[in-house]
Amino acid sequence: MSDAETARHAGETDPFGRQAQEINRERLISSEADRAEMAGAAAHLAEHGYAVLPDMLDAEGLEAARTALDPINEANRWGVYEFEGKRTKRVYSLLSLSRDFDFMAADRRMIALIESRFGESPVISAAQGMTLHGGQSAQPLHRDDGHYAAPRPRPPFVVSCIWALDDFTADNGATMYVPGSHTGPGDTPPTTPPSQAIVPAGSVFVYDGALWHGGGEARGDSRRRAVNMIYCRPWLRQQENWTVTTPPEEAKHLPKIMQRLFGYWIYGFTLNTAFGTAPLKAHEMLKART
Ligand SMILES: O=C(O)CCC(=O)C(=O)O
Repeated sequence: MSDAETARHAGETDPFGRQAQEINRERLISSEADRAEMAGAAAHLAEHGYAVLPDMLDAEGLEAARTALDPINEANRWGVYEFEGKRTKRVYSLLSLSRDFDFMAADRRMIALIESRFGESPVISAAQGMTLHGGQSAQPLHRDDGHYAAPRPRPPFVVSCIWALDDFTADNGATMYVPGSHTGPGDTPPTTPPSQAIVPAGSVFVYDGALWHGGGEARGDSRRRAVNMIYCRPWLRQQENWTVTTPPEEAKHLPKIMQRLFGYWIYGFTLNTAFGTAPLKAHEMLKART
């Protein structure tokens, strides 16, 4: 047996073995070809802290996403806190409310880009609809990886992907961001005036979780619909708790990629285990006991 075969065999038979751990850690969801396709965007993201991916949704995809989001927005409350935005319809845990957004979360190009950035597979940290209406003031600049108290500089922890469902303009709240600020130390926002992500509907504005950014000011009778898919490293606690909103009984019917993004997966060899096995298997064991 070659070294690679031995290692692969070990990966299948001894999950506690060193080789198995290495293999698991290096196993990516995306193909090499997809990562090659996203190499330019990955380099821009690494250097400047953001990348714009145009034409990620065609007219049909855009219409489908809008049609799915509109009734959810309609039934949703306005933001209560300044950060949520009082003229914003923010939909939390979007991937647990509808299956219509799975295709964005699991998009092969996005996964390839994020795996290029992390060097390992991500989980979904948060998935939120963010629809700004005229009268919404600019959001305070912040970092999406601010939850994690590890010192900076540090490796990338989070990548956020804002899918624009309307044209993002200077007047309807296009995301503000400070290019290059993802490498800055400390927790004080930079004083450099922010740029704005003026991008057409169907684009994705991707940014490193350490990039200072915030929703822009929305004026007049504008409406800016967007969905933010936020990914994090698989060994970090996710921002939204998917095991509560998409519990095992539902998750077991989902495609493997969604189970994996929600975090129903073992990382390395024992992180996130239950009864010493994978969470969904443990759930079946639990049911068999009752
Ligand atoms: O709406 C946007 O453009 C950005 C929103 C944002 O950064 C947030 O709510 O964390």
